[in-house]
Amino acid sequence: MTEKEKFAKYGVDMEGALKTLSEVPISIHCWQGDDVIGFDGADSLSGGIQTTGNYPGRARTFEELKEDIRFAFSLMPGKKRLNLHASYAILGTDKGKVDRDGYTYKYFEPWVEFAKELKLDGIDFNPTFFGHPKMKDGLSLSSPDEPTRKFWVEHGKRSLEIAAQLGKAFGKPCLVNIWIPDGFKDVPADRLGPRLRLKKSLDEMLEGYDKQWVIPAVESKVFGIGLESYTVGSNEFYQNYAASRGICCLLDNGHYHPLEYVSDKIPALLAFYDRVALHVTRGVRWDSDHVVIYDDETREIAKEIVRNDALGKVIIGLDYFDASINRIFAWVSGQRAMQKALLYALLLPNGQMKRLQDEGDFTALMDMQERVKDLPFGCAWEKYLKEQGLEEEFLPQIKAYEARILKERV
Ligand code: RNT
Ligand code: ZN
Repeated sequence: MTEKEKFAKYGVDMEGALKTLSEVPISIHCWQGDDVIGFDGADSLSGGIQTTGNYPGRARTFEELKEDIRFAFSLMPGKKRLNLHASYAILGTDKGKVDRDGYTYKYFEPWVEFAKELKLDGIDFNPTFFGHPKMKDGLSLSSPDEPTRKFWVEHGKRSLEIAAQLGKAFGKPCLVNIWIPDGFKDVPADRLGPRLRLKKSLDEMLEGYDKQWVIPAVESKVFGIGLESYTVGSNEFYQNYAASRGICCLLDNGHYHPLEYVSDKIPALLAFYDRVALHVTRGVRWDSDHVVIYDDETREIAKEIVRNDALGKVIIGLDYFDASINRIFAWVSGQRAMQKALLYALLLPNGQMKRLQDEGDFTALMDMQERVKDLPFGCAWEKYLKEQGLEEEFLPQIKAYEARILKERV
């Protein structure tokens, strides 16, 4: 029996699955290439997140980052979008003269040109509420200091304006994800005040944003490093905020208690929202940003997207950063793991299994769930890569690039 026939035996159309996969956009974060430093002045990362390791070859300039993205993206199958942070503005001679509350589209036009050259599906955007001297006591949108709070509201507004132009430039809406690190290391005296200020700031920021080209999303977190006791933008806060304001929730699967699963949260939100955004990552102990691998939870997330017919509703983005291994390898390997998980989900007899559940035949369901594990997913993946002009093995190319380009960056 051919692979195709093995899948067909379960009523699964292998060719159809490969085609569907090639059309699912994945938004790829620019920040894996330079340890989330950006170009607008920060020399280290702050805000409860951290990259560990000092693998040689970090991209230090726009040129270097573009070079790495070009190479990394050439090894990634499927449809790609580029996810930018505001801190990656190309300020040119305006550096030092304009701050984040004054950024405009022109500082991102070079990125648009680059994304078009790579034939990307579009650009997504993030205001950067960290790595900046105006974070007062580690707080941005929830700051009790009015000039500080206002500065960050203005930054948010500029970001939404930039995003509208980015959306227009590609003819596809731009996801704007709002994540702030605001929180406290130790027991706070007031847990409500900062949340009320955050709510007010978000309302001010979102006033009059371009509904056609911008999809605003809010990303919650359980805690950050050095911010262990309290996070202003918690899950309950943002879910209620998003629901009451008609915007989107972004679920980062590194941002919950280890026994809470984003794969289970996706269908819960799909019952109420038209769209759900994701940061696919891997949480390990305190770190929420290990490189995505082809593991159970990544597959489970993919299954929830596919079997709920939600490929057009769940906006898939990646969010991890590792400086302990070759950064380009990390980028590509994580993106491939997500694609592979989606393919796995597309190749399951989802309809049949749902039917068994609804019929209450849990014996047959377990039997099928166990048997499908042996379907020839690896062969389908190989075929997909071939159709994409790629091979399964890509480490030799990474090593060659490392020797030729990265080693020179000293
Ligand atoms: C941090 C959040 C956030 C960032 C990026 C850089 O915990 O996950 O999404 O990782 O915005
Ligand atoms: Zn995230």
